[in-house]
Amino acid sequence: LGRPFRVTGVVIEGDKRGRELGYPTANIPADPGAAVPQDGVYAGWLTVLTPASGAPAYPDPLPAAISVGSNPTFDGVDRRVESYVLDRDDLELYGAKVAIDFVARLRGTQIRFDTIDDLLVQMKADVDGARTLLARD
Ligand code: FMN
Repeated sequence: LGRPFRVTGVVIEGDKRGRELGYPTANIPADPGAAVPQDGVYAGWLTVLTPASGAPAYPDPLPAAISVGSNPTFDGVDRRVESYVLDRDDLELYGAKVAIDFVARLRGTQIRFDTIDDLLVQMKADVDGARTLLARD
């Protein structure tokens, strides 16, 4: 393409677990028939194309760690694209139309972890990886 691969969609409510875990995520469903990168974890940028009504505008692309998959640790079924915007738990994104630009793959699969602590250790490593990668982007 010569530029990052982009997926767009409207942010829906997830299982509201992310905030408790310390990593709130903006979820967009993977439409059947749409091209979405394979399951895994990626570094990339989230851009708010149209804010939800009443929500602030976020004009700049925001650095993110992006998970694609069904969250096997929690026996999830639906495949989604979930973005954790680095160091931002103040964002109001439900109902916003967003674009996700995939820059690099950090790992090629989602893992079914035995404990939530194990998931959190891996998520921290992913976030650190995304931060390093995007800082030199
Ligand atoms: N879920 C998994 O089951 N396995 C994973 O390997 C995994 N890796 C993730 C990596 C990152 C960087 C992020 C942001 C999420 C990852 N997840 C993974 C998804 C989390 O399980 C999910 O974000 C959390 O359960 C919150 O879901 P919710 O937004 O529906 O509340």
